[in-house]
Amino acid sequence: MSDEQPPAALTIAGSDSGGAAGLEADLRTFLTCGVHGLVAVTAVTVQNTLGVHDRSDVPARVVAGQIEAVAADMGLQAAKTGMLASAEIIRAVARACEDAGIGGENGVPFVVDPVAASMHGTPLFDDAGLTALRDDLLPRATAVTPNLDEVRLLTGIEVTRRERMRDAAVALHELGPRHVLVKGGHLADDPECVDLLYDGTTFTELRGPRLDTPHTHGAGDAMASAFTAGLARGMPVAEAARLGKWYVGNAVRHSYPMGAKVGPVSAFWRIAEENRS
Ligand code: PXL
Repeated sequence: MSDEQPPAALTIAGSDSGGAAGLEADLRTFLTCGVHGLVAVTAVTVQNTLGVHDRSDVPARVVAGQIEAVAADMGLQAAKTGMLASAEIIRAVARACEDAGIGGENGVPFVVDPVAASMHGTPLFDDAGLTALRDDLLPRATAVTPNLDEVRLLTGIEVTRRERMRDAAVALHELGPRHVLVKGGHLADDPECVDLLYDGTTFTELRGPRLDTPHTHGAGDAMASAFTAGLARGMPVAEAARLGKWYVGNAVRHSYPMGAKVGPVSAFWRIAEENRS
């Protein structure tokens, strides 16, 4: 046995029965980044590569209870959100995080991944959820990690060229998060995959090649959870964001087909690379 506790991170997220995205992706990423994963489940989706066929939301009281229970006893060094399902759950999460010292001015680092829709385009919260996310949760975030669809929903800004990402980052920063990471992966005409990090003063580009694979399910979750794992390990925000970018690039490079449509990004790329050397 070890006398030393590893760093721990909490994911507040929904379950994907297909095992590609959601809390399943987050826990795998935490594991492969050397971080113990704690969980507050928000919803159970009935899902495969053909779509989200059904779902059951966890009562807001139980979501908040999970956050309170693990924070009170187990200790955590970072937290993230994924699918939050409803305005009621978002407000309960914001309150529980405030009470548990997650996010805000002096709390543990808190990554809000504003997951708005599933891979298949099924909304994962409604308009009231968007308002609650903007008003209650973003002001608590250490970093928010939207893709360009989520940028449009949160700010109304339509980013069609890389240069516009700066305006989007500034508009998002005004909503209260300390850092904004705008992900440029959806700019299909861009030969590179460039994400933009903004801390209210400085813009930092995180560059990566555009990889040619249809199998990208869970990429956003892998990015946000590797970023969170870096924060749990004590990295400064920019270094943790670079870890997220590096991790997801490798996970996409090792993605595989599974099911009839979009397959998952790989969580075993680190193991595969170790076995090769
Ligand atoms: O990738 C975003 C995401 C997060 N959480 C759940 C999901 C998805 C996408 O399908 O199903 C539960």
